[in-house]
Amino acid sequence: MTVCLQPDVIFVRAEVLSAHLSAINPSESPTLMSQKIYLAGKLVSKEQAVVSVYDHGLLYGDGIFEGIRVYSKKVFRMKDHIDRLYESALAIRLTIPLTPAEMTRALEETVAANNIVDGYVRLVVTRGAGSLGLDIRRTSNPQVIIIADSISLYPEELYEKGMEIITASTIRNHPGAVSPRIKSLNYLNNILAKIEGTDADCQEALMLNHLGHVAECTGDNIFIVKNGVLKTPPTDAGILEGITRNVVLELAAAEGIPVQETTLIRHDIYVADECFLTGSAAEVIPVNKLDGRVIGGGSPGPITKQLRARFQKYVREA
Ligand code: PXG
Repeated sequence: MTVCLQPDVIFVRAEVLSAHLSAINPSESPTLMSQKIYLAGKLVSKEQAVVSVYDHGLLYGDGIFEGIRVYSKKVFRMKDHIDRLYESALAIRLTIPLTPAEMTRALEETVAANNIVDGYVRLVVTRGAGSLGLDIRRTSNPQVIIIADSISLYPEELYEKGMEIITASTIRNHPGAVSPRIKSLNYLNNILAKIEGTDADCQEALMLNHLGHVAECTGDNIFIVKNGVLKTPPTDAGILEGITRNVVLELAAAEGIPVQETTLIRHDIYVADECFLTGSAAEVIPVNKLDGRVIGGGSPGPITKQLRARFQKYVREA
């Protein structure tokens, strides 16, 4: 984290936010010189993209975000992401200083300014700078930050062979606390679960809800196939209503695959014929093992392959 001390103001660079993406694959990041970040209504260089260290987004994780794919220069499911962002804002009583139409334009401009053909956009809205206290009435200037970058989350091999996951002991946010439907800047819960996964040499970890039912993974929704039926937990299982999840549900219905949004327990996954995860970053990725139990035949099943292929085709056409 780069912190610059100036006579009367302290800034922290928005680079902190983009570092996450660069860490995913530094070699694919646009060069420092050319990257333009949208901040406070302007496209500025990465070096100029600074926000106050008094911003409650930094101090308390008080803000919201979206992670969005760009395919063939087009922002994928733009309206769905914008709608979810404004719903998250409503839920945390954050007034975004742009209308949805202005936000849409800002996203498009940032993608174009960075010459992104296929990439990833991180859209962040913070509560803005305030006092060293929780009171939102003492904050001002919510910050809108848009970072357009590239992304490559998992090695291709995992898409071909399937990925192994474990169940984390850290549960998904209790719905009586921060709703899992809110895509908030406070991801510590999921980060703790992700650490459990990486400690076990797994790239993802399954999170249960407070009832012990399957919720989702740390950054992906989960699906299984059992006897030809595609199943995924309903939103009331305490999950983020993933945009990729919804696209996959639509594509499955269009392919004539029976679909059920239904309560699942770990046992359902152990004995499933197929399992896969969905997310803007991961897209559709097969899972071949959970907690050391081999799922189905141990390699991506036919419905997973069909939906992955259908998804890849769809994102190019949409
Ligand atoms: N569940 C959770 C908890 C998520 O954070 C998804 C599901 C998938 O939703 P979409 O709308 O993308 O289909 C997400 C979103 C990462 C990363 O680095 C992933 C997300 C968010 C932030 C970072 O893998 N996934």
